[in-house]
Amino acid sequence: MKPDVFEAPDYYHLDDLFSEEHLLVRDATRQWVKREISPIIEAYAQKAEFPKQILSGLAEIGAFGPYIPEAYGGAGLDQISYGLIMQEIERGDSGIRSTASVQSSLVMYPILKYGTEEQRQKYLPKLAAGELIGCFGLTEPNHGSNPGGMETKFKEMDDHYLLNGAKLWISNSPFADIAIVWAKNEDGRIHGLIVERGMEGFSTPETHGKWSLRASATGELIFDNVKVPKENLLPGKNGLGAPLGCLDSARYGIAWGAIGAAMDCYDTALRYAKERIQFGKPIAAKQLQQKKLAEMITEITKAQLLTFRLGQLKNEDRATTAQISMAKRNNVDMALKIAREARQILGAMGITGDYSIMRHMMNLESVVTYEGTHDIHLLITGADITGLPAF
Ligand code: TGC
Ligand code: FAD
Repeated sequence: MKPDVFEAPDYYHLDDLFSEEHLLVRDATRQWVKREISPIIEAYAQKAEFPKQILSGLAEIGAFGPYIPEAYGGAGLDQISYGLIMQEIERGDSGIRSTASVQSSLVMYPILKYGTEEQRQKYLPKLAAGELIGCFGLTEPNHGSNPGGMETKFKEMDDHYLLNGAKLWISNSPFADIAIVWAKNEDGRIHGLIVERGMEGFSTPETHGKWSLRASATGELIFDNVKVPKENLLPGKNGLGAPLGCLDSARYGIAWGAIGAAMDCYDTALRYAKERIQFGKPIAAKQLQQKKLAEMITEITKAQLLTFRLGQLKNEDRATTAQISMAKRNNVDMALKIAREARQILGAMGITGDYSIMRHMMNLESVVTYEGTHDIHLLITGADITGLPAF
């Protein structure tokens, strides 16, 4: 892979709107990605392996629980800093951002919001330090976009719950120490349970053969009469709204992350177009290539502004589910289209691992599907503006 010479586009001087802390956090993450991710990521994606050695580095830069209070080991940052960290990590690779967003928003967030004080003290500091890695089990073989139909269930016994069922497509499951598992009780009500590796009857087989997010480990969660201690139930919230509340936080991070992937594709394509000579001139001098590049920077700039405003609303606790859906949907679609166009600008070189574009493009095919598909987010907007759910 070529040396990482990334320079971030900032066409509307968004940097003027960030605080000193935002810029410090962003620049530190950017340097870390250049140093620790860029030199190794292509090799790990090619061999379809997650680079586990980076976990302690992710913890050190505050990527595990950026907005979790310092009292629980988090970085205590605001939502815009959280977003900027996700942007910079996904600039390196969506799979690495996946690990950070699952740990922060789908594991630490539910423990913080719905857990007991004992659960917070027991798990959050270790999750923030990367000593424990978590995963989030909502999707099932028969229930993806419609998690309310889930079949995984638990039964109350004398001193424990008995858990049975299966989850599929779970990021980090093959090596996670704990899983936040969403399951129905005997009354059909959804609750969250903390399931720990080593509990009898709990296994996590890896899913192989992915052409997307190859540097992220994905797998199943299988529960065969697993005895879960009663103190592992998250008591603070139940019903489908509990897992969906976590998704709001993760989808917000993805909206920022997708901008990172798009910026990397644009920056690579712009540099290549200025250097590549055909018909006696750089291809950047040709109108067709300028159209592609001009449309890319326009879309990136629009996404940056949309997402910055969403960050302000999130800081004020005013961002709605539908506003977050709009940004996730728009930004991932924007990034995927930019990756495809950028790949064309590089011609044949674009399909090689010498450049990051093809890897981003393949990764984004998962990002456009997970955390609510492109279609589901459009339907969330449709339901919000009409009051008529069309799911
Ligand atoms: P619906 O009737 O609309 O809602 C059920 C209850 O939930 C409430 N609610 C929410 N609460 C908090 N936050 C939200 N975002 C919420 N959305 C809905 C709602 O008010 C209601 O509450 P109540 O008290 O009235 O019961 O539910 P529905 O069954 O019609 O489904 C709606 C739909 C389709 C939008 C929802 O099911 C959905 O979002 N589906 C997509 C599933 C999804 O996103 N799965 C993601 C799995 S995790 C993942 O992909 C991780 S990848 C991570 C990585 O690697 O980075
Ligand atoms: P389906 O729900 O079967 O949808 C198939 C198609 O039908 C889609 O195009 C969809 O938009 C469309 N569709 C569905 N319903 C409607 C409707 N009502 N109207 C119109 N069209 C509709 N899940 C987790 O719980 N935890 C994880 O950590 C996790 N990580 C993932 C990692 C990867 C790499 C991937 C690919 C997925 C991951 N997921 C995870 C699962 C992900 O959230 C689901 O794939 C996603 O929610 C969609 O579910 P599905 O794949 O079953 O598709």
